[in-house]
Amino acid sequence: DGLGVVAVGFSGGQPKPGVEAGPTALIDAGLLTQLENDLALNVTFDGTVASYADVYAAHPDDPDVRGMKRPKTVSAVTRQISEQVYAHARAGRFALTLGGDHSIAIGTISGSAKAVRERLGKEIAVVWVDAHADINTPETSGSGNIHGMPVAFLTGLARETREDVFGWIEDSHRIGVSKIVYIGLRDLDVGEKRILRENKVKCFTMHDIDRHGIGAIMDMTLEHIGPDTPIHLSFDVDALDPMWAPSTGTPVRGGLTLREGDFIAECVAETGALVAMDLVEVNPSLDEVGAGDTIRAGCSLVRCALGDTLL
Ligand code: DIR
Ligand code: MN
Ligand code: MN
Ligand code: MN
Repeated sequence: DGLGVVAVGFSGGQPKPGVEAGPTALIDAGLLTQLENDLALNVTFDGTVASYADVYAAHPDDPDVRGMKRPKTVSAVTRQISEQVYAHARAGRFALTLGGDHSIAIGTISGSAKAVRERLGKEIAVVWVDAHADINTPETSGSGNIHGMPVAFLTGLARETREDVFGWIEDSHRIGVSKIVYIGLRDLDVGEKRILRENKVKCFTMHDIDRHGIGAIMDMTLEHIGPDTPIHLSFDVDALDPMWAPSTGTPVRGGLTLREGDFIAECVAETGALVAMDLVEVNPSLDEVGAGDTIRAGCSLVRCALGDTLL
């Protein structure tokens, strides 16, 4: 057991540079030391923040496929991440991935889904905390940015046969749409709303949080997932209101407070069923005044998910 860390300095799933520096910023702020010292976790980390220079070099021009930008680069990077997360999860380690843009969840979730199937014979549930649903297919996407598509590829709503454009994703990597719970949604594309409705995906928007309160939302989230189900938490820092986390590529006002974000992480940790977490979209070069706040918020979310409690 223990904790396996994957540090992903990758920004190719979206157009804004800087998010590749997220993992280093979190680690330099002392995140891993806090986990080792304060939470007594046995941390396995090779000490490298991958920058994927070799992958970029192997695809000097990476032309659009079905409108997707940098498809082969993102496919190769996520395939590598999938194998790393799989190795940690297969060995029984909690897999913590620091991003990087949210396209990397194609790798993290496929890796933990496959490992948990093999280890426990179970399908994982995913709690996706985000202002956005990231469930565009290449055809519904207006931007072509793959960080807006990971959930479509992970559920099989989007598929591609070319091995070097996500054709490496197999059934063992996939999750059912009924196993996803969204929290914090407030900026959906028209096509995404249709996909979410047609597939009856469990969504708790900011409106739902306003109506019921975050406590009831977490009760309903865990009720939907059911007991004894391994959970992968994929946390996009833009779920937090920009008041708390301004340094991110697509900030949307009207989001979660810092405490609501921490509460979500505390509740999934309390189940004892959390097996993996991603923290993504921390971009210290955007809103440099707020970068310290954003990084501190990210560290706090991870500590909470790994079992830090207020008392
Ligand atoms: C938009 C933005 N829905 C897209 N998505 C973002 O490009 O597909 N996701 N920002 O985090
Ligand atoms: Mn996202
Ligand atoms: Mn987002
Ligand atoms: Mn969006």
